[in-house]
Amino acid sequence: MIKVPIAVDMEKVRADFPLLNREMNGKPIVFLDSAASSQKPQAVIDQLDAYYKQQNANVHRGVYQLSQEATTAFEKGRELAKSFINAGSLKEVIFVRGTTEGINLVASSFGRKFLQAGDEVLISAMEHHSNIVPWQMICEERGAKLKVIPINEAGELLMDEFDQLLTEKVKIVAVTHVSNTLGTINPVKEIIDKAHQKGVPVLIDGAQAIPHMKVDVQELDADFYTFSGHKMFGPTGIGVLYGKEEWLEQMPPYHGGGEMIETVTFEKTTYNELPHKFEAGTPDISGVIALGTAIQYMQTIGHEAIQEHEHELLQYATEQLKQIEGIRIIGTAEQKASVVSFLAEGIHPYDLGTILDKLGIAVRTGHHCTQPLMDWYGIPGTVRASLAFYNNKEDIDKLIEGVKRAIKMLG
Ligand code: C6P
Repeated sequence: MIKVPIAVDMEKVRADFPLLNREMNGKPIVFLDSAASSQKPQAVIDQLDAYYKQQNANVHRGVYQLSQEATTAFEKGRELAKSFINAGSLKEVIFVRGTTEGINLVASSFGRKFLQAGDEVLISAMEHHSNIVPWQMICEERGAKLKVIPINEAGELLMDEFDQLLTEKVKIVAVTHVSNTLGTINPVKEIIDKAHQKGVPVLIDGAQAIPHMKVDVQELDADFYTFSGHKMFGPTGIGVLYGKEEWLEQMPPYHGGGEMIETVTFEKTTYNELPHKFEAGTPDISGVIALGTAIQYMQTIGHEAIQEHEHELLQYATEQLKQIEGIRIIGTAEQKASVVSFLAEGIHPYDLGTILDKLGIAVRTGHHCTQPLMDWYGIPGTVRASLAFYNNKEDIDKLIEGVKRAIKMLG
C-alpha cells in the first residue's frame, strides 16, 4: 500500500465518489480518464439536487426571497472561487462554461481591442486545440501572426527559444500550465515574469493544473487564468476566467444580452460593471453553487495531500510501464503531474484502449485535442492514463496487467 504521510486516508476519500462503485463491462471500474473529466463526490451531487429542490430561482433579478437566496448562494460560489485561486477582487472572477469559453472570451475581446496587423500572439507546441484555434481565429481577423514556442523530446518548453520569440511584436502570450497529453508542468511563473519585463500580458490555461496543485494567481502574477469545473470534481458547464481588473476594464464585452448592461436604448447601450459585463444571460446557477462545493471538498482534503498521493502514483505507474517491453512513454519532463501517455510497439492506441475497456479500465486514446503535438512526435496518438486523488495503487496494478494482456493478444 502506498504511504500517505499526510493525515488523509485516500481509501476513505474514494468512498465519496459513488461512480467508482459501478462496473464497466462486468468488471469493477478502473477510472483513469480524470484529465478528460473527473468523477464527482456525493457532496457535489447532493448540492445540485438541493438547489433544484429548495432554491431554484433566477439570480440578480427578483425582489422575492427565493431569488435573493439563489443570488446569495450564487455569489458565495464566486467568493469561494476567488479565495481558491487568491484573486484580488470579486470583479476579477468571471463565470464561463469552461476553459474553452474562457480562452475564447480573452482571444476575442482582448484581440479586438489590442491586436493589429503585424502583431504576434505567442503560444506553445503543446497547447490543447482550445488554446490554439481561438487565437488562430482572432489572428486571421486582425491580420496578426501566431508564433509557437518549441519543445524538446521530453516535452519541455525550450525557454531559450521563448526568449528569442518574445519580441516587441508579441501582444499576448498564452500557454498551458500543465499539458493534458504529456503531463509537463510548465514554468509559468518564469514565463509571466519574462513577458512582464517586456510589458506583455500572459494567459494561463489552467484546465489540467487546478485539479492537482495550489494555484495563486496573484503570486503567479497571471493576467488571465482559466479552468473548468468538471475537471476539478465539479459539474460540467461551469468554469472560471480570472482576469486582472486593469485588463478586463479595458476589454469590450464578449456576449451581449441581459445582465451585462447598465442601460439600453435603441441608440446606445452602456455596460454593467465587472464581473457582470462579461456574464450575459442567465448563468449556470446550480453549476456555480456546486462548483463552490467542489472547492470546499478539495480544501478539506488539502493540496498537499493531493499532490503527495498523485505524485507517488504517477511515479509508480511510470516505473511499472517502463518495465514492459515495447512501451514508449511520451512526455518525460522532469516536472510532471498526473498524466502518463504511452505507446506499445506495433499496436494502435485505439486497439489497446479497446482491450483495456473490456477489462473495465477507462483510459483515453487518440490525439487528446493536441494534433500539432502528435505531428511533432510523428505519432497518431497515445494511450493516456490520467490520475486523480481517488485513484490507488490497485488501479495502476490493473492497468499494468491489462496492458500486458493486450500486448500478448495484439503484439
Ligand atoms: N482536455 C482532455 O481529455 P473544456 O473542454 O473547455 O472543459 O477544456 C478544454 C481544455 C483546455 N485546455 C486543456 C489543457 C485541456 O486539457 C482541456 C480539455 C480534455 O485532455 C478534453 S479534450
